[in-house]
Amino acid sequence: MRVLLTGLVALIATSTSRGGDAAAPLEPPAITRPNIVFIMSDDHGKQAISCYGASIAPGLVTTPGIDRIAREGIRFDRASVTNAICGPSRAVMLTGKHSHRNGFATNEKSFDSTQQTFPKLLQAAGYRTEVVGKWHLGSDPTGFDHFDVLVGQGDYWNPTFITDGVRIVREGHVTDIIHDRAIERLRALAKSDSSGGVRDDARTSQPFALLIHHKAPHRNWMPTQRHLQLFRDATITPPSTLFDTWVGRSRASAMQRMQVNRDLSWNYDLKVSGVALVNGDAEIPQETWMENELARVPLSVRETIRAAYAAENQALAARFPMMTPHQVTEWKFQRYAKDYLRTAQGVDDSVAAILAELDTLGLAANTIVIYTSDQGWFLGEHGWFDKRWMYEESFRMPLLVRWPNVIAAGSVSNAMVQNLDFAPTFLEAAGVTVPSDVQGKSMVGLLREPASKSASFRDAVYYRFEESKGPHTVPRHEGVATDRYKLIRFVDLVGASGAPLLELYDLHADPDEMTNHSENPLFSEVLASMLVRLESARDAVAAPIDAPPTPVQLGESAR
Ligand code: SGN
Ligand code: CA
Repeated sequence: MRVLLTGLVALIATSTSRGGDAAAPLEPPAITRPNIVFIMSDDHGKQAISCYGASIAPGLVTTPGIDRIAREGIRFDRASVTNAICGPSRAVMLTGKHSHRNGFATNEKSFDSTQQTFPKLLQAAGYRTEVVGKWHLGSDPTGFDHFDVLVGQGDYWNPTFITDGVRIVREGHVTDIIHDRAIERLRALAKSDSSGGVRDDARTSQPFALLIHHKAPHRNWMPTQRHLQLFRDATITPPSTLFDTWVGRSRASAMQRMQVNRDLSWNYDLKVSGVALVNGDAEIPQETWMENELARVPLSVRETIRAAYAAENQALAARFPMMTPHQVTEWKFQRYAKDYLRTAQGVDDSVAAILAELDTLGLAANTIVIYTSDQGWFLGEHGWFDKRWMYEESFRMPLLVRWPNVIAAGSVSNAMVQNLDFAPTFLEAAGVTVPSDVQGKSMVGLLREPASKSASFRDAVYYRFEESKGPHTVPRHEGVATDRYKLIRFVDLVGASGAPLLELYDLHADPDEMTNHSENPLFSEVLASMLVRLESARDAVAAPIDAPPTPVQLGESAR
């Protein structure tokens, strides 16, 4: 493993003379390499993070933990994923390779854990590597000295973990459990940390990489007990596109099943239980959230949860016969958004406490701290929840990085970085040569000089979503985005003229992506150049071109 002298990896020669004792052996040089604390949540959109403006509820939602990373480090405003879905995004991060290269393109797959990953490369270079929290890659983690991960998606309450291969059920709320485990591991790792310059045994020259993967705020948004009352009396202003009918877009939008008004379930998602919702002669059937999810909740907590929703549920039942569909959607949005934000607040508490712990342990100065999410999220925009699309809300991920003495505090960058870039960044920071088959690009230079390096970091990004048969029925698509334009091609769908179904957006003029210009003659030149870009972006990452689409009916549904 070649150790790069990048200036970040400071070679501290301790070969000072020993008071004239010429016979004393010189100590070998100690290398101070940074620790890495990588905190990732599941489905946390920038709209719900206050350093990004928390557009869902400005002034109401505050995320002081995450904001602290931005304040003391850098905030990326145009970070994106290559594939907005959980397992695939994680596989991209671990390998620095697109889904078609690492083999994990949909959640249904199992990650080939024999392949090269950044934890394995760091481990081989002497890092101590650990992961705590959601994994969701099918196969068990490899390349870690210690792993403590949720089984599958993981449960909110009393979740089952696999700890170094052994299954164990832990009592409590998943966010707090993951947090407590992370703190415990941090303390254990700190005991033998070298960043203070102390080198008293062989282990102290080993920095660590600790990956902390929260499950929250993933569906079905079950907050901790202490967050159940948060936002209770507030009204969250819905996004302006909550009642979008997608008239300005292609028919692909109508094919999904992720509508706040139709696809959130009353009971499992919205926690409406124990009341009858009667509309005319019909009673809305409810499934069994209480039975299935509350069954996992410790008895001591169950009644608190029921009670937190009871009064609002009863008020809803009383109003329900008089409510218009519009009002029902607004009610659903409030309940959904509040539970999402409450659940996300638990993650922010954890981030704040992890930062405080790094201070206490004296590790802050030589530790890179990252906060991100496996992709973004729709908080009612276009009428939706969930992710998957290349549209801004799910395509963009939050990304904040703190690295004292390297990143100037309060930096902001518009660079088109992607989750693909984590692996090479961590490797370069650790002084490990980035293997040539890694497709991402190291952000280290960019982190040092964001002002001069952001614009040139990348001029276009390639995206590819493959899971059309999964939940929410979003059709397969690929696309390319530049600073200004985005072109999406739905690979299984044909447009009116028999050509591939395309969408083209002008992100400067239309940041909400309401108007598809792919058939607008005024945009024919833009379209032509974006089609060329799509081809070159696809070629650059050696992605396959799918056969020209044949008409398939993927259960189109009108709203
Ligand atoms: C589950 C969720 C979906 C979600 C997928 C993928 N349904 O199927 O809403 O899109 O996971 O999520 S649920 O009823 O089980 O909550 S991902 O984070 O793993 O990609
Ligand atoms: Ca996710």
